[in-house]
Amino acid sequence: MSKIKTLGQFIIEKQADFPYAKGELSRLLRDIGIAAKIVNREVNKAGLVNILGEAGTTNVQGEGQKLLDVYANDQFIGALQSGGECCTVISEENDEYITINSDISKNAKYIVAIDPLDGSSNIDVNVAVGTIFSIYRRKSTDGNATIDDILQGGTEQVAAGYIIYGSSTMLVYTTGKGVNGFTLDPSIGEFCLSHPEMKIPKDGTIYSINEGYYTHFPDGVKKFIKYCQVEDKTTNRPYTSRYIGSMVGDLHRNMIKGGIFIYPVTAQAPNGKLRLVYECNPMAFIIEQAGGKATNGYERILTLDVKELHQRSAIFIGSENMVKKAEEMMQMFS
Ligand code: AHM
Ligand code: MG
Repeated sequence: MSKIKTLGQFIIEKQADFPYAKGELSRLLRDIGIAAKIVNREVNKAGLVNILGEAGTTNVQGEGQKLLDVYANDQFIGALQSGGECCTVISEENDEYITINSDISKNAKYIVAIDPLDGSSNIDVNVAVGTIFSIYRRKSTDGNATIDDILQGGTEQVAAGYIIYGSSTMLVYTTGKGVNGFTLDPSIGEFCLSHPEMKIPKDGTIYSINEGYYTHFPDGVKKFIKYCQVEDKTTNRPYTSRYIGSMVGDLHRNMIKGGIFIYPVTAQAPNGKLRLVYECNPMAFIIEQAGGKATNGYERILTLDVKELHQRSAIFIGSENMVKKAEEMMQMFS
């Protein structure tokens, strides 16, 4: 018998963890997996077709959108619309939330937040990009989901995951019972379980931050960077600096090897750059489930108040002891 376990088989097996589950979340995860394969196909041939370059539109933050951002956004929203398990989609690429008003979605109870193509400035240069998703259960029971259903805190996430379109394509997700990773086998077109029960090392030797902004960082961050650079054999310092500018890629590496990823507040981005709902909360859920830690320098990311769809946050995320050290410095010096 083949030892391969596909994402579909795994999801069905895991449904038993939720005795009252009716299979809706499983179907939703399956729909996301299908959209991921379609986006993967396009990302892989990005250099071949006339899909590279600017779409000529800007998203809600005024940032230019690449054609593939738009394509990925359409694919994920389309898959969620036709799947029937999702009543509302919120996307980093859309100003407002999207209510799905189809017959099959009438009683759908899930809300999905997505960053359809994160790190998209890397597409033109063939560097890894990713998709981040997060799933909430709506609170109201009938009618369209309202903004109160949508603005839920990070601890309310039912599931979260990311897809990394890298040297191989992987889908990594959690439903709050550990983290599992699946690699896409292009020969059979299936995500196959390759990284069961992923754990991030408690200590690490990699720090990932855009040091180009050094002068604009808070003092606590500057002190932490210096701490990483100082020679000390007992703690394996100096640490290695690795930053590709693709949160999914940077965090995926650090999850496997042990490390910290930081995007702090800066003079130009006084609330941080990354979005709480689409990037910080899902990644914090995954990393905590893998045994790591995620804070904004002072407070746990998952308990931050969510007030707006496109709210930003600083983030310090990764190996527990590294994040604790950075937090200590933030509290001491900033
Ligand atoms: P995006 O969602 O517009 O692609 O931006 C998010 C990305 C992250 O993946 C990455 O960590 C960060 O922006 C890089 O920003 P910077 O270039 O300022 O270092
Ligand atoms: Mg993003």
